[in-house]
Amino acid sequence: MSEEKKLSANEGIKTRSNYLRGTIAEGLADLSTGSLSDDDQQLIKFHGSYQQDDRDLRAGRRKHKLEKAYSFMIRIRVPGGVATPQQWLETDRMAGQFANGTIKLTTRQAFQFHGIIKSNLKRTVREINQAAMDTIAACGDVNRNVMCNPNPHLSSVHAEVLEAAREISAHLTPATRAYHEIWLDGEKIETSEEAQEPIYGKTYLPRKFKITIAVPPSNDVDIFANCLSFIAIVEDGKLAGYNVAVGGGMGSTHGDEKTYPRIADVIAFCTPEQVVDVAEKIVLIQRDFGCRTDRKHARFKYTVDDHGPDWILVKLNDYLGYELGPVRDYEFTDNGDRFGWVEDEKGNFHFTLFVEGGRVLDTEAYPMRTGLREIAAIHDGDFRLTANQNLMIANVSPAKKAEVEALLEKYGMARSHERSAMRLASIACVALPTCGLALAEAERHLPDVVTRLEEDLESLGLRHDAITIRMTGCPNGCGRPFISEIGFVGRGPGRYNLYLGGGHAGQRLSKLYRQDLADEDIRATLRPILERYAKEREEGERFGDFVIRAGIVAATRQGGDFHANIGEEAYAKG
Ligand code: SRM
Ligand code: SF4
Repeated sequence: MSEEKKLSANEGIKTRSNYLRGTIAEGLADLSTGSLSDDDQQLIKFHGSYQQDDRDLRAGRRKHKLEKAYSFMIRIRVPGGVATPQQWLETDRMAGQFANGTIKLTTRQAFQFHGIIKSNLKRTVREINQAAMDTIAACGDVNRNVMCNPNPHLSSVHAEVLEAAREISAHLTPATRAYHEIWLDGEKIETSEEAQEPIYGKTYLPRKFKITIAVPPSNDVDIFANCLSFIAIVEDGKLAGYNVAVGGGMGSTHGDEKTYPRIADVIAFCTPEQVVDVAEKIVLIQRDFGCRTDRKHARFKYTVDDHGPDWILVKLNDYLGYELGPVRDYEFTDNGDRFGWVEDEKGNFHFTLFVEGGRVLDTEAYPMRTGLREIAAIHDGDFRLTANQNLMIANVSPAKKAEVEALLEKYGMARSHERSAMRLASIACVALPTCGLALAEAERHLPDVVTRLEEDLESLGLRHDAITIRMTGCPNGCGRPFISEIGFVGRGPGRYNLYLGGGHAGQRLSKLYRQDLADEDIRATLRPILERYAKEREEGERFGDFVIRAGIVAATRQGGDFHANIGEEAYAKG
């Protein structure tokens, strides 16, 4: 007789929480400590916030027997990544007033604040809502910020896609009144169990859930790393519908081969009218069949692997009550951003600004935050966050372009993209000092690594080759390193696993090339490979494809294959 497995601890926390209320309100009122109770630390994620502590200060505070330097991260949901100039100005103000003076543009087109102390948390969330933004479901076991290509105004198809992203986001936002009660002092209204949370129910999803829409040929939102994605199919200039892709994800754990990143499978085609319904039914399948006993196996990618993509399609058709069509042709060429100015078909202009590591801040040499604030004050279009942590100043009218250009020039942003193509194609997750899970530096360190590599790129004639390079402080994969052509994943201070061979369009997983590589050996390890690439590549051949053709790493076909075919030399100490 098989033994019934115990539900994971978080399932109990959700069940007991009365639809995400827990004791958060009481915890916020208790100013004798900068932290919340353990259960509330889990629940507050559903409200868009994480309790953290400044890890740079840990040792000093421990020495002086002080409580950790607790503060909170807040993630602001920006469906489709579009914010108005007014919202930018408010975000900027709150970053200075309540947070650490920086705005983090995340890899999922959202804003993050760091360093908010508990006594300011409620006020900040309230003011975010007053600026017509919110934080609900930015984190937690629910559907997160729905991403879509950041430039919907280049064609009417993009505009339709942005609308679809917003509809999906609104439809899958938790219905509980807890958010309004706790943060906005909303009235308590008695409702039936069913009405509290009609889609999720009281235990929500087994784990976080992520949805994205892309318009080929650009895969700048990395659809293959998402639980559910829609690939827009354009026929005769019109949106015919979407291919449906399921089961992508990045997170894994060092040394645990049962965990692995996975590329989404493209399983069907749906019409624009069906897209919200399909999103809901996939979420319901994960709600009903996802693993609730082991959080390391609870992401939708494992549900897809446990049952197979064909089973998911059968279940999906069953839940929908109609049959979806067969997959249609599509092609992605890359997953990067296009920098500088672009004019669209309506005569408006868009400027994509390179924001290294997604961190908007002022330094003496580069007062980017101030420059963007001044642009926001005169801007008549909107801002678009890219999934590569960059920022588009979008829909600038011809009348305003010269003014915006002058400000970009004044603050040193006009030529932000005159860097090596590798730097422009870089992503680094937050990591230290705020992320509690970081094993090594990422955002604060990748720029230096790229600077070292740039000397070789220059001498080898590769300065203009957009080789994608990503670094994360741990294998959770927040910067999606397992689908980049060069990926660094932190193992410990100054030590990284080096992965090679991801697809240039984010369509293929990479393979471990060196385990536990010391930071100071990175350049010497990559130099001979870059040299061979410069000499031996075929016309138009991408770095990720080359390292596989040249036999430097084996190709990774799918998640189950991620830990296979790793050469012995990968384990030699770097
Ligand atoms: Fe992430 C956890 C930051 C995108 C996979 N992620 C975290 C936490 C909250 C750490 C924690 O749990 O204590 C990090 C907060 C750090 C900080 O100080 O701010 C964090 N993740 C981020 C951001 C800010 C990275 C960035 O530099 O931009 C991104 C915020 C996105 C957003 O706006 O919603 C971010 N995280 C991602 C992505 C990329 C994506 O979604 O396209 C992934 C990989 C895709 C995926 O989900 O598989 C990702 N984050 C994770 C995981 C691994 C989940 C798993 O399947 O095992 C964790 C850990 C966890 O959930 O237990 C995690
Ligand atoms: Fe933190 Fe790891 Fe995510 Fe980086 S990848 S932000 S270190 S959880």
